Amino acid sequence: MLEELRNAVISGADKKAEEFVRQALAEGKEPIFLMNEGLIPAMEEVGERFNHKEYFVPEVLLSARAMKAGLALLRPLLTEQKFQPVGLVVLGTVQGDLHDIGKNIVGMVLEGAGFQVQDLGADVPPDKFVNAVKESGAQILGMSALLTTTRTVMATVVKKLKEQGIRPGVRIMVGGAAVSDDYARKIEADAFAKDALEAVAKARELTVRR
Ligand code: B1M
Repeated sequence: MLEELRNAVISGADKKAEEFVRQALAEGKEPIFLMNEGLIPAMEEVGERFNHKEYFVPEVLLSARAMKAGLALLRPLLTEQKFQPVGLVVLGTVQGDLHDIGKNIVGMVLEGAGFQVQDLGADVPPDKFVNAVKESGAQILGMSALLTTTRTVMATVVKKLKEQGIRPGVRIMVGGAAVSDDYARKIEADAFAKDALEAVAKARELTVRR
């Protein structure tokens, strides 16, 4: 079943991916298991094929669509909130960057861990991040970047938050394939997370440290 789900995503078969997720849930498989062992490794394989020039943008788009079809079924199950929110996270992919699969997963897993998430989407301009933090009073700002050309937008956002005097009141977490621990330190973010589970651990830490 897991193998079939992975293959459906890898081959870009969205209807099949949806069907396999539905079937696995009916058999009692945990949503988090289907995401971590089925959908994410499949998208990683797609990434590898793209890196090795076995896949090109059209194939990757089909896989992304199949991944989203599966995630759409898991989202409500992963984000059921039973408690008061642990904290509010403003989240988005930075301006110029359309990669949103990883950011969406991070958002879902944070919601599943009890955080309230205000998702600004992808291609988010710096001022939109700044205004959302200002207006919502969020404890955490989460930014995602997959391109080395767009990660610099994160630094712009940090600078604008400082200029407007908002920086001390918000903790900043960054992630995405173009970012690292070193880069997070360089732009004076408070944390870097390599995946969604680490994002939850870091978000918890940042909320406590405030
Ligand atoms: Co693009 N792309 N892409 N792409 N794409 C990459 C990122 C690339 C590394 C591929 C490569 O060349 N090897 C490369 C970037 C190179 C670089 O800058 N260093 C690249 C490129 C070049 C491009 C285009 C320029 C290609 C072109 O048009 N010539 C173009 C740019 C478009 C744009 O954004 N302006 C482009 C387009 C696309 C698609 C639209 C086709 C599609 C995106 C679809 C979508 O997201 N809706 C796409 C995809 C899918 C990829 C790869 C293959 C896979 C990304 C992905 O979804 N991974 C990617 C190759 C790769 O990463 N190996 C690639 C699965 C996802 C679960 O992982 O996003 O890393 P990830 O998220 C993880 C962690 O990073 C972390 O947790 C997530 C879950 O575990 N994380 C966070 C992410 N955000 C976080 C935030 C946090 C904390 C953790 O806190 C806030």
